[in-house]
Amino acid sequence: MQRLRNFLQQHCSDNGLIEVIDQIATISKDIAHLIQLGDLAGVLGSAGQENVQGENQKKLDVIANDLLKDGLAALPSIKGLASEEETLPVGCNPDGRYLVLFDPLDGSSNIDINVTVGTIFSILAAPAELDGGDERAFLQPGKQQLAAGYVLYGPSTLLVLTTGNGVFSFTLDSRVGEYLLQRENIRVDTKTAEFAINMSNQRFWKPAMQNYVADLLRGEEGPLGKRYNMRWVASMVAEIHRILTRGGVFMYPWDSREPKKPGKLRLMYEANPMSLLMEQAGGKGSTSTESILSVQPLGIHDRVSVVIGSAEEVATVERYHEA
Ligand code: AHM
Ligand code: MG
Repeated sequence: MQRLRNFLQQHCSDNGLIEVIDQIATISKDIAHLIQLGDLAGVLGSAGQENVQGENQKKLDVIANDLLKDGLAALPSIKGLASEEETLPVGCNPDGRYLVLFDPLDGSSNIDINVTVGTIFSILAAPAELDGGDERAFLQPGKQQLAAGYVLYGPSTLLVLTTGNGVFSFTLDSRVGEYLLQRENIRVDTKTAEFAINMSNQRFWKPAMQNYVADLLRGEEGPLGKRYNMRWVASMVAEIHRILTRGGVFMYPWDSREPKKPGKLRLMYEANPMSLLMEQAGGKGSTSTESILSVQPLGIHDRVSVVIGSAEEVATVERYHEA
């Protein structure tokens, strides 16, 4: 089976980008190792502080963030970094060509119960005229991503990646410490009968989303004409991976508990990289009214309403929101 580095050398002509992806993969092996050790490494539980999002940080949120920040800042090709766990962007090498944005440990509410978590990353070209610590350098719509991917820390550790030319997945062989190519040119079924949403928020959604989900629940007796199944892991990485494997639609819509925020999930660390992966696999990423990849960010920590998955189902959600 092909090693990640060899694969990248064959599939990507940008050596700098290869180096950045390879470094993320290397750091993720350390994160995977700590997650596997869990309590034995003393890494579970709360860090006793909040991040810029006002969320309680887990010890592993902080550890994974520091590993990524230090490991990536050491690369001469990186000009700046932005993280879900950092208030401000981090300027690195002024001559660097890339910006990396990441959610170091997505789904971290699952870490203490030994359920799947992940690292999500997005790579942009660094504008020559702006400093790597300048937020404006990062404010590029998702369609400008050079590469995006995630590492899923589950029963196996997987790296799923796009450099804009299809989606590929790699499994970490811990016996040799290498990611090995597992699936090539992943495609997502255009239709689905499986959805993922946190149903406990139902009464806070917009009427269009409430109507759509009510029709999903009506199954073959409703206007959608088929029986749906539901899953909710509360780890976006796990949900998106399931959809890349067997189709489906994942939603985290706007809700009225925080009316001024467009949604819970972050545009630049979560929605953009997952939308690029999904679109590269033949699926769609939508806010429910427009393509996520076209949204112009106004700040690095912007949030967005998310509907990602099988193309026809995402189009159906958009139709419910047209009226
Ligand atoms: P996090 O980045 O702080 O872990 O939050 C993002 C996670 C997603 O992985 C998941 O889809 C969602 O939050 C779950 O939210 P909820 O707890 O409301 O179900
Ligand atoms: Mg997250």
